[in-house]
Amino acid sequence: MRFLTGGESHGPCLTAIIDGLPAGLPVDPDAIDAELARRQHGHGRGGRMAIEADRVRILGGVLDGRSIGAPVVLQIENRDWANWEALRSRGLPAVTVPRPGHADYAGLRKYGLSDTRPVLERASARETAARVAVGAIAKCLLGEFDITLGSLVTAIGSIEADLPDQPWTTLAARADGSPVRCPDPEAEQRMVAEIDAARDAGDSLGGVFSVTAMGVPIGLGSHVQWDRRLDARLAAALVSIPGVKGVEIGPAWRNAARRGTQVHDAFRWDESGHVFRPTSRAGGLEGGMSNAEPIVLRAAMKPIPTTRTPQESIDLSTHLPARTAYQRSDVCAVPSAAIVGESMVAWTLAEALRDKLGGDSLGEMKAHWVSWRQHG
Ligand code: EPS
Repeated sequence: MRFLTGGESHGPCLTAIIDGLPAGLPVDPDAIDAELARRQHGHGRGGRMAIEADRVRILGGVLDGRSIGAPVVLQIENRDWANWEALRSRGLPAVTVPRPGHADYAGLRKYGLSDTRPVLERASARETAARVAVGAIAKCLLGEFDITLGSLVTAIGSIEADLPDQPWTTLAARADGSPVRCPDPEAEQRMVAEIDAARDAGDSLGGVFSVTAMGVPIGLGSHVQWDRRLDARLAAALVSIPGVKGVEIGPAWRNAARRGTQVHDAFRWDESGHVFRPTSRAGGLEGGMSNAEPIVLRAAMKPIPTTRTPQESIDLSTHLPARTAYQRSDVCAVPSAAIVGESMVAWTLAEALRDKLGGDSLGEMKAHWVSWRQHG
């Protein structure tokens, strides 16, 4: 299974094509739109979110509400396109001052350009709307096998959450009702204030979000080859999100500071003869495979490079020192990135499940699932 996205931030639309989705999967556009709406929320987003109200159009691969095994073609309109068409018709000036931390400079040099606009149009995190639509379909597939996902924000800037000792599903549900996706009410207030302070200062903020997957069966991924390791695939999926610069599997940094006997999760038999793990410090991944425990991942996002306060740069057209310009941006997009993180993790797990079960239809996947659970 694979997917590609296309489209620019201020072009007519974003698109995605999913290839390899099994036939017979119920695909509900309302469920996709609900995920798109989750990505649009969050304290700290900029003016663009007031313009867009993302909705998916399914243009192929789904008939009468079910996938048919053909490529699934998705489209999300950019409402802002009409405004930009008007601006473009009057002639947009070239942007020749690259923003530090952005794709602007490397993209311009790589593609032999004299204007950063073509780079920033595609590098924009607007593209992640298409990934969330894809992730929503991956979640539909995972849901057929009782695999569910949730996300929450654990830090914004220097404000860290102190997570209540509650089940992950409760925390993730509470995060859904928080303007910063944080289930610690005290930290939530301080995060909102921190975002407001950064906005007032013309600055931006990064942070840390966490994604958990529940119900993942043992044995997705493999230890036998580097690119089949599920931990590696999940880390790559998260780092592919714009602004994400670090990934942690379970409490990896804390584990690194401890001795082995304090870290590794013991095996025990329960009363009915099943194996269980009294602790879950491996983050649900051992030897590049899922180990039947919840998969717990964290990702660190850098502050957004576009800031109202100018940053030191250069003008590539005059060869003089220059300060960055500002039109519009988010102050903090960590709550939205958490939803994109859920989507990328969902996609990666759906891919790994397809690798494990094979089949061309959902019925075939389910038959393989039943026989694997009986004999595996
Ligand atoms: C983004 C810049 C802003 C963000 C955008 C990501 O867009 P604009 O320049 O149009 O105001 O709002 O995010 C989205 C549009 C989105 O849908 O997430 C950037 O430079 O990455």
